[in-house]
Amino acid sequence: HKNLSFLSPDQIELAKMLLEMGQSHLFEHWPEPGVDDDEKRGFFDQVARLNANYPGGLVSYLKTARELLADSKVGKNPFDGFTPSVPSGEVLTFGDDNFIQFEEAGVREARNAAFVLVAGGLGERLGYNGIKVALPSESTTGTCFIQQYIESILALQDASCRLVQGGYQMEIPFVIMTSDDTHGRTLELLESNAYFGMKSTQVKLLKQEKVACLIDNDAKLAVDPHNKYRIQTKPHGHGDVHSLLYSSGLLNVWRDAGLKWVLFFQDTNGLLFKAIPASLGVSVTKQYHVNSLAVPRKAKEAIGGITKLTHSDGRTMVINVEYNQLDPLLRATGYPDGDVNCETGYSPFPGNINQLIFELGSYIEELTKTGGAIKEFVNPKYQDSSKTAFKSSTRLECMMQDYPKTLPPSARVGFTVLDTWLAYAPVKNNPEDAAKVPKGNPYHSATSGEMAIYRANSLILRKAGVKVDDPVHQVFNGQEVEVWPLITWRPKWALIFADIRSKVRGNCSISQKSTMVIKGRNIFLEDLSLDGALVIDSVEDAEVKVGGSVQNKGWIVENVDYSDASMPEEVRIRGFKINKAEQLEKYYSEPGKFSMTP
Ligand code: UGB
Repeated sequence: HKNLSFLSPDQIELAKMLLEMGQSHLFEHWPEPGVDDDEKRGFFDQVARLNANYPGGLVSYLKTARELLADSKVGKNPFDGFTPSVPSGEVLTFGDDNFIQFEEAGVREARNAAFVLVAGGLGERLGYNGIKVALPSESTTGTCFIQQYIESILALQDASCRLVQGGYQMEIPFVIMTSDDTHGRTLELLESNAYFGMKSTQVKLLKQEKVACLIDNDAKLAVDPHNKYRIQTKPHGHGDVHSLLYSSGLLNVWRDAGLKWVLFFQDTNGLLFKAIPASLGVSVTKQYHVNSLAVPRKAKEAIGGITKLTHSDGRTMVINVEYNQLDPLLRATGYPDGDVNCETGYSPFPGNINQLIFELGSYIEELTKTGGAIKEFVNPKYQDSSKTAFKSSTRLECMMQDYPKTLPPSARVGFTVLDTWLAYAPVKNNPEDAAKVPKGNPYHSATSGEMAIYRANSLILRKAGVKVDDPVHQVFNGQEVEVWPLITWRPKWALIFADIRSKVRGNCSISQKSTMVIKGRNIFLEDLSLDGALVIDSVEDAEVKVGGSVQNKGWIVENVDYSDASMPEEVRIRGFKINKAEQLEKYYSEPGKFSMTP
């Protein structure tokens, strides 16, 4: 009933809506009209944004919040009526005929795909001050995650176009979902590095908005503790990617351009693209509408479990059950021990690595119905067992892998299980937390994420016939890891196993203390015996045969203490640095055929 003449008619409507939705407390401490009018108008600008950015607006947000908060208060099981069981999916073994066929099918189809990276999260668990995609994925070249991703997409694009007869050059679209926390720094990283070789027009950034925070079970909106004319907001989760893609209009553009697949992936998995070609091949071959990539999962590991849920009314769905929900769900449905390892040493439920492949046509059809809205959840931290007051404000959240929850039963929802060593090594945990991970469970730290890359590359070369020495065990930042030879290559050298096999000939061997960095495309290893460090690069039109016995002091992995403030944060969080004592470094800058013997 205050004098609202300083507001526009739209703002007055928003004010009425807030009052009708029980939000009068927001205005309680506002001074009389004429004081702070600009700030007050700023408040309504924010309300207008919150209203516009949520499917159905704030009214819908608050109604859903009340329902979910009421369910949470009475402890309602979100899986009521559902019984979990272990689903069946495609289980791949790296390097066998089946795998090789899927890889080829995947590369062939990649020209019809678009890639979407969700990178709006700050990664609080990692405690790193920068954006996660800027972190080096490994230290031999310092290649950051986003560079690794972009080069992989470009290599896939190139390989796919070459495979198709008369292969015209096309561009695989690449979308990055950012948030206010990451947008500016992501753009800056791309611009200052010339988009790492991708055309800037090929990359699109979509920024997700935060959602309003809630202070009680009535869904009263939280006033920002730093500004009484603002509503406090927090991230809504990676599920926003669907509504953003839908409202951007990109999906229809892609469909009209003949694309068939959308691949979603996360910010810090340096192995990911070793798993993508085969998994896309599975989607194509099995005609999956939804395909989730998965790895064997240790019980209680902090990744979701892919689960088949069967309702008492007959409905079934294959869906990710988040790690904190799987154990209680199992206990409530006849598995008194909950989430435990079976005789294989792993949980029977495959671990979701949140790399999703959707078939574009059915995706558009579904989003046309839902507008991209994803089933949400709320996770309030209560002050006590009365469950009335919260320790801090909460908000609704959503996850991109919950997309299948609204799909009709006819939808083909499958998954692909890959070897962990090949597919999954995220960088999520800070050193202190990683060191506390139960023995045998993965650390998911910067240390393990990098060592996993050397391990995967070593194992892949072994599979191709190279004699690679066994690793040694070392402890960095309190985590014991395998240290394999430090082997890295650019995605354009080899993307799939067939590439590796065509580039490795004769009897090659690599000792444990070795480093091998391959940067050029047409580099062939032939009867190479490596005991030291070798860095080799070439221009596109050079063909280089690398052989003979290379021996030098090499590169040495040295411990760095996490608390050593003289070291950059990127180094401290992995607990080691590389001391480049001696190497053989060759660059072939002219076109032609060359043979490198030391
Ligand atoms: N992200 C966003 O883009 N926006 C957001 O609002 C939040 C996150 P986390 P999480 O693979 O190990 C997921 O925090 O959510 C991006 C799956 O839910 O790293 O704990 C963010 O930038 C889980 O089932 O992971 O767990 C990052 O790229 C399991 O599969 C991505 O979303 C787990 O990942 C994931 O965010 C896993």
